[in-house]
Amino acid sequence: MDIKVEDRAASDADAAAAIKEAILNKLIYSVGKSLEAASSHDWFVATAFVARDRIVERWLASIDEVNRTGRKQVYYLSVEFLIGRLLFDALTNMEMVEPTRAALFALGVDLDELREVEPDAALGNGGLGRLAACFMESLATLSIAAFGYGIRYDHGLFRQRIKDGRQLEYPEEWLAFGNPWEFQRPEVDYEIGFGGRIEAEHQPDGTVKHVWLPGETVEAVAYDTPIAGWRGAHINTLRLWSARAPDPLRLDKFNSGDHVGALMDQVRAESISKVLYPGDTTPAGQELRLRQEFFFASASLQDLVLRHLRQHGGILSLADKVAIQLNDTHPAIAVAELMRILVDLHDVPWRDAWAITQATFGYTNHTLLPEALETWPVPLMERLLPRHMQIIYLINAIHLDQASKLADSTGERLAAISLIDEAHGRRVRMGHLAFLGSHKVNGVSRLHSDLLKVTVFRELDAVLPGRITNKTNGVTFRRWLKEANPGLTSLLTEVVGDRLLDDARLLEKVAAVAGDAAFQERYAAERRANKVALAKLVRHRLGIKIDPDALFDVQIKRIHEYKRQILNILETIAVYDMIRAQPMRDWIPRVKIFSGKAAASYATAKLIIQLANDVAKIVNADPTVRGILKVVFLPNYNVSLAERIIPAADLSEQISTAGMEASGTGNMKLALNGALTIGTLDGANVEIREKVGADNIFIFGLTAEEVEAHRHRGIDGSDAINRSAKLAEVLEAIASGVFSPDEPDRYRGLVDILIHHDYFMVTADFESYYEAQRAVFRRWRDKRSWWRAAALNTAHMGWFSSDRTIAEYAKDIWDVPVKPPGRG
Ligand code: GL9
Repeated sequence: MDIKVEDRAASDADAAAAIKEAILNKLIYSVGKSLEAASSHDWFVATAFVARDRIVERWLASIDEVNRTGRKQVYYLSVEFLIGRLLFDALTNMEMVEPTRAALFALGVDLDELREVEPDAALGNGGLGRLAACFMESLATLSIAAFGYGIRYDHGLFRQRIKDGRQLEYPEEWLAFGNPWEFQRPEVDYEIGFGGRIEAEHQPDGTVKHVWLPGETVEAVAYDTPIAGWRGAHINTLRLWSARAPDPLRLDKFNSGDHVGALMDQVRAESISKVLYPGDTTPAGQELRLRQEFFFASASLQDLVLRHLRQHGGILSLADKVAIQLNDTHPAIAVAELMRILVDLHDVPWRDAWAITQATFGYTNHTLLPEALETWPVPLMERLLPRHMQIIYLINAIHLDQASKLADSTGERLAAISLIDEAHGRRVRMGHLAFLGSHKVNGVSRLHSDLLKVTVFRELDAVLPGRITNKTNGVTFRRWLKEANPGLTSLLTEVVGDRLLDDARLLEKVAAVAGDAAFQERYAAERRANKVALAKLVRHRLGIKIDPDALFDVQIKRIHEYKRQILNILETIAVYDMIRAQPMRDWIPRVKIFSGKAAASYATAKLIIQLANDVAKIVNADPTVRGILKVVFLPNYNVSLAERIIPAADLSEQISTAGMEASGTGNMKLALNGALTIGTLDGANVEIREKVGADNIFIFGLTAEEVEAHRHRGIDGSDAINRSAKLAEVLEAIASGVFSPDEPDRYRGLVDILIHHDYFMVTADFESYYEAQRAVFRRWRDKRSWWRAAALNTAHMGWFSSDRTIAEYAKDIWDVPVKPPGRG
């Protein structure tokens, strides 16, 4: 039935009036402030509470429905959830943005200002954590009954400041003003054991029962945040655990005058959920990390087993009603913990317990980098988790026994598939444990999944064939299209209809108008508005003036050698040299935009940040350049900053050494918003090229296979440097201190690495990258062709919606039904 236009206007006005009333109520009775005294933050909290109320109504209904139907639940275990701000997620998915804007306007408050005061929940490092956040949104959107389980860190990822070009790390304080989205559940708390000993009790039937008597316990307390799916159809829970001591204050000690000692247990326990990714360069740091992992894995399993028992009575049906996804190896200890719960606590025979465990777990691998594949020293495991270590040994013994009976079994193969790495001082391989304990193991792009089978899991794949599958990553279009780029989204909605965010594949319809001059003009106008806004932000934060009509060439991601920000910097310098050589040519104005954090202990990455800043300083101040080239390093990259940069990007830098970036997800967000990609055939770039078409992406460089072959021949960069006068000149300039006149040798070490030990193939790929950049310029000069390519990128990126990814997990790994969102 059609709703008349006047009726809709009337109902919008009613909605706004109701929201206005509600916000005023919250401001007064929940925040405790008058209109006159309220700060922006107070208004934000009041508005958040109103949105939360709407969500909670549906949340309780969702929980009730799941309990009533007893349908299978998905549990996503992740040590990171990089959720960012939630106000616009909540308003968007509850379809409240416009009435809320109107309601606040009537109160003299600007919604966009409130948006900016919300702290950015940075409970993750980068792509892996952000993926978990996108997945939570898509799980709810597809009405899958799901919980996210993680850790409620008091301090998220550090705040980055740049001083004299250098990265400085400061603690992040997202909870300083409270968190209006969460509900503390003090009654939901579990004991988590560490250390102690095991008692073996001989049973009358001849079996032995093992009882773990931990030497230390901490408590895990739940904090719940409701996550609304698109159009509010279904609401799930993100349950984050916070650590407490069972005995918060030793009153005896306190009264005897030891005021600090009385609090020691509490401090020690709470350190578990104190910070995201504590430094793990020391043994104490490593131990804390393992404690974090077991803490949240154990709490989550205890919680979901209890829920299962309440709903379904017996433990034996667990795999029919529960699917647990391990987001990387961080929660892999859950495999041993579930075995302990089944065997030790519920008397399930080992074989049955193992079958249940394997049927319940799935494991996602997110990286091939050896340093990121976790292993724990056996002595540490034995001390901290003695019963789990026994269980791991038993899993391993059975596994090796079975494998040794295979026809082509060799000692070498057995060593490679063992849960214990004997070559590096006896360590437990957590990736192997996750692999064995799961019925499916997936990589995050087609290339990555293929590489898993020939690299880290080659031998396991030979022994247990068919377990590895692919689930190419995706991103939620509600946040990364609609919330980040509302202008472009309305234009696209005009073309494809208002079911765009229900079914991202509808974007294909944009292809039909991609060549249309009028459409291109409007598309370009949206981009320009976003670039003007970003230019304003850059001006405001850095005092640098950039031209919105210049090409915005963007590389935003963690700083890492394999991501090769340095390749981008080398090309920047080459262009700088050219401009100085021929200043009067008709250069295309370009702004190089960098943003990203380096791990606090990663010296080379920090030096790369400094180089980018040093180059920016020299280039931006050089009068011969006359603003044709500008270099900008935006500090403190986070989700909110990404939301500002992505819609304003013309060119997306996805230039990792082929074979090293598991997927990338920023590549998807940028291409969706119409940035053209310059990139290697790495991660999901391969699939992006297939979808958008080879003509609409700039691919360069060695392939993963070629990188492998090249490394085999040696990683000296001299040959490549000798063949490229440009590259030689650029490296010479950096090494001799052109960009660091205050300390001429600052970058000599960095350049030496490129010359003699170029593991990341920067020198080998330089010329090819440089040429690809020239192709970008030729295309940019032909504006019709550029905007057609941009629109085609948007049109063909629908497949990269995390709704598609989650639907695949649901079908192939979790065996749960999905219900696509519909109209209200
Ligand atoms: C990562 C990969 O490096 C990315 O390529 C991938 O897109 C994401 C999500 O699958 O996972 N693996 C990983 O350890 N990180 C990733 O981003 N690192 C961080 O999150 C810091």
